[in-house]
Amino acid sequence: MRRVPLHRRLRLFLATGVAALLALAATGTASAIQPGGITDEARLMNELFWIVTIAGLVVFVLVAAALVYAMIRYRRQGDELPPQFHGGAKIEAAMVGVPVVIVIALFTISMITLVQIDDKAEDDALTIEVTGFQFSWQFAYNMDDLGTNTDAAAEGTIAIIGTPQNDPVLVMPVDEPVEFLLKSNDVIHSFYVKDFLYKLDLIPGRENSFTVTARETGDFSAQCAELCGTNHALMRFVVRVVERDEFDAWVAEEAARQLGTGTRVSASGQ
Ligand SMILES: [Cu+2]
Repeated sequence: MRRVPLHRRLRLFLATGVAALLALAATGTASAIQPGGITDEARLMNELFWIVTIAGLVVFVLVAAALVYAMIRYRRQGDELPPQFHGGAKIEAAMVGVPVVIVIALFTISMITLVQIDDKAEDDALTIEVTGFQFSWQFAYNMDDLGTNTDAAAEGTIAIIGTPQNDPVLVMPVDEPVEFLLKSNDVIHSFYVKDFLYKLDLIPGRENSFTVTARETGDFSAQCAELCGTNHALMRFVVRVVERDEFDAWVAEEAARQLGTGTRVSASGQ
């Protein structure tokens, strides 16, 4: 049988590997590895994830191919000692220079993404105060801080308070920046919404905040992501993203129920 020359076998090996990787990336498998998320910020993080992953795959394929080539091409062929070399300024410079350039590039792209994600909302954006407690959540909305359609003269706070048996629902409007203020009165919790591709701790004595702009409506399940005691696993909640008019209707309904229809009541915040 005729032997296929080594370089052709290697080329076939490489082509098969690259084709397999491309096929993997092109299919739904990719979204199973890393869901895209529903916010502008999640989209940025998802892009960064794929840039870093693909850069890593390219380096892996090149290094693995060079390794396999060297193992096969220069495998032991006799008892004679092969020629020995020392030094090689160009190769050494490339071996230091290329990784440094890659690291600087990935660092820069990551920093740009981080700054974009950490961008705070304007003061007039809707603010939702999230308080974690053992073992559920409170979501509070100040009536004079509801983003678009805010009535500056409105008073009081409406609050959704969950129990371990009854998951609270956090309602927020789509297509506008929403700021979350995170607080805790007891231990450290973590506000984790998978479809935001984001989580942030709630720390006693400290206020953390972040802003997202959701681009999809629907119900998205979420949970505490910091072991905070016996019933930590029951600290689930639902993020419900709705259209603006639906949000306004919901606020009006809750305000009527909690603050009394037609009257402006200064609520205690509970
Ligand atoms: Cu918790």
